[in-house]
Amino acid sequence: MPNDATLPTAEAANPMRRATHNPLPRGNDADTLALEIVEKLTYSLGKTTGVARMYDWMDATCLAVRDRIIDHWISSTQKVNKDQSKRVCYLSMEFLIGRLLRDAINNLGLAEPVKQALARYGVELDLVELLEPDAALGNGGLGRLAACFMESMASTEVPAFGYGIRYVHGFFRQEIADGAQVELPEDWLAHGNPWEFERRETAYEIGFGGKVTMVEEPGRPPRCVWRPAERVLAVAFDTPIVGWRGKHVNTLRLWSAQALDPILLDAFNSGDHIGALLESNRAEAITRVLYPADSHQAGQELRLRQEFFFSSASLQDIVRRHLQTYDTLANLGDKVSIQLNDTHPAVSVAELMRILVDIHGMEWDEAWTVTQATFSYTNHTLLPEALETWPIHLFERLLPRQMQIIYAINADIIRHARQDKGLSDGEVSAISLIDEDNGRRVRMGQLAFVGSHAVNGVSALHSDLMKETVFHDLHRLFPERIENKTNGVTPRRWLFECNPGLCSLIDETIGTAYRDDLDRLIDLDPYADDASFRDRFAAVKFANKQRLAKVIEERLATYVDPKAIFDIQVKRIHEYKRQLMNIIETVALYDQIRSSPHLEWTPRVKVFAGKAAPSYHEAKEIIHLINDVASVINADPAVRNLLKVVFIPNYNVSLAEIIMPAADISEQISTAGLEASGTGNMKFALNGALTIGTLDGANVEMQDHVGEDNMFIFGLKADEVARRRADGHRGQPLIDQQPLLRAALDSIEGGVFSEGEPGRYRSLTGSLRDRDWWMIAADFDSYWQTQRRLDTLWHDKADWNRIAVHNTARMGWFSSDRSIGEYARDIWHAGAFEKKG
Ligand code: 26W
Repeated sequence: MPNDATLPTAEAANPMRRATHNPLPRGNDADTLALEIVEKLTYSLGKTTGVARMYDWMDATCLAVRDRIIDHWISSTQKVNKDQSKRVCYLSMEFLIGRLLRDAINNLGLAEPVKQALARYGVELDLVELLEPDAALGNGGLGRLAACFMESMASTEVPAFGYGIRYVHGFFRQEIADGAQVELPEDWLAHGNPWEFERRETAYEIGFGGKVTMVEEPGRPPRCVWRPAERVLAVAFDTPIVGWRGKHVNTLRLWSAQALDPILLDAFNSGDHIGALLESNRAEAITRVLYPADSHQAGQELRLRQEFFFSSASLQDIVRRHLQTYDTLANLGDKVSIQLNDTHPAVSVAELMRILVDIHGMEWDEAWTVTQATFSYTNHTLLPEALETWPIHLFERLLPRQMQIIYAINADIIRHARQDKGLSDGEVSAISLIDEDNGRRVRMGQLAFVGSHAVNGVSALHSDLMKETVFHDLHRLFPERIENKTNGVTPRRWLFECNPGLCSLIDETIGTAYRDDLDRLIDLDPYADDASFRDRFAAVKFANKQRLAKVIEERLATYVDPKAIFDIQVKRIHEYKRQLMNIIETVALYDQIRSSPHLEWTPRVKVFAGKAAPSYHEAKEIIHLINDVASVINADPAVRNLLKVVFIPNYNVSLAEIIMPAADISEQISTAGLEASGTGNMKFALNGALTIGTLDGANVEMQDHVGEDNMFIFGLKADEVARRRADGHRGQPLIDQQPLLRAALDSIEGGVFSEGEPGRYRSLTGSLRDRDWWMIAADFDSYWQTQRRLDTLWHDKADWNRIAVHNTARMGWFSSDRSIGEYARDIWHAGAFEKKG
């Protein structure tokens, strides 16, 4: 087996080598960097400056920058080892990290010298950066949050490992053909990956299927032994994550699946060339593709295999490392905190119990105490269709021992509920780990909850709703367990790197203290009343809009005027996020402009971007409708550029970095109670956009921070939505009362945007007339009115810009450094909050 973890390291073989790392003396000036980049080009890539292609320059630049990260990486690791510091292990099925070069250069303070170094060879850093593929190992908010958290843990010096899956194909590439979404494979590894280190020696066997037997050995209590029918290897690939100012470097460890035997040689030699590779293909399939599912449970067997694969590999790694330093696992919870990013790694609760009890012979009760002390769990959605459950028969077949353990945990919980808390049968079935009503399924949310000492939601509203809805009964049983940790975003990527123009202005105005402590942005607040500052702030926004307009022109061959309002909604396409309401409002506005062309209309560009899950029919129809509406409006001379609609294909992290700084209006218009937090809302406001939104997710806390006058809130509140739904709300009566909405729906249904096929959108509009589950008919009027308030405000540039400045100045609290600080203090007791001794 390709595993030399058992062989002694050079250091162990020769104690003289136990030296602390002495980094080579390395200049960070342009001269030195130029020399090193060319050295990488020559000796690592085998190219001369004369024949190097842009990709070679990109690789060489990454490698030269990487050397500097490695120096910090080794010293960070050595310090954490020496201090025996507590480590956070962030288990996540997704890490949507995007490009890493700019992040690395910026966090190491190398932007200028690298730029100059490349310029000596006539190479532009900006162009080099564009060649790096986006690491799109995630779907949306949950994956991007994991990436922001990794960066913040490094920046705030919390020793951490991110654990996930090295998907060969990340999130699909989206193209639009005849208005409809087309999904194409993504191939981020096609040119290799300069950031990762394959650790062949760090490999673990992961089992599936098979049998559990009781083994009795003389002198030992009987124990269960799981003999899997199938085994695959998980191999580690490490990427260093460097924090702000290069202070600390953590590791993102992604697992790749390999067969134990890469080829069945006998089969091959007997002529079965395909069969010889079957086992290897089957193993590698586990980490081949990311499931393009967000807020919809992806219930296939391969998904459960992925979840167990990375959970088990990560736990084996954590336990092995712990035992290298300590001779016991009893103190695991004191030295390691494992954060479960949603329920995708929740099977870890059962797997850690198996490792502790079956392999290390720990008593059940002690193992349970250790398990709970080690785990904590974050919930990211309340949508019933997104809550993970697995059919018992599938679970049992794939993970027989883990299933037994889940039954045993369940028995303990139920006993506690009945005996100590006096719960009734109905209440007990609500907390059970097994859902008996829907063909017997394992509830991963309940498993994660009971196996953790802390459970959190991602905004104040969401955490409260968790207590009232999904975890209502478990919350009564364990009233201390649920807490709130409102999300945040890393200001390095979402302000410093994506908006250098704004940062230069802020530096000149209030100095650079905010770069180390985002709360200091508040020093900018008084400048909202300074007319000349506002003009400069607006000039930066205008330049960012020109940049986006250029991208739109290049990709869509559509001209948009940067002097118009840029009104932007970018995020996954989902009914609850209500892109449909936005496009219907656009149609209503179009009708109005056409029927009263001589009124003074405010020019607007409606920008949309986002991917729909391939199996989510309604979401794909919404994309199609947006594109259909765009073609009609953009081609109609009657609207005279007063209104433009664009759908930018293939939304990803890099596109977001261009879009966020260019927005005048940020659309955060989900049906209240359904968006757990949102993080796009924070990125937009930080970059000076005005938010139009509902009181949902973190919008509520944003309003607390930026002030009611600086946010444009409309619509039903979460409790009102719940009440209406319970009262059998219907759309049609409300539509009848709203002529604008009625006319807009009539024109969509009349085929104005789908010539020759008037029925194309009948099911979308029909559901609005019917039960209007997402409250579009209910919220339409207040949405429309609020948009018109923004139109009016646009004409008073002083007022608009004053509000925009207040938004940027007051968003400091939404730094993910603050979120991570709260996790470290309240849940992990790590980093600055570690309890030593
Ligand atoms: C199993 C399929 C699946 C995959 C992903 C179901 C659910 C998910 C995620 C929980 C969906 C998600 O990304 N949730 C988002 O998490 C963000 C970070 O906390 C929040 O800001 C968003 O509001 C929430 O929708």
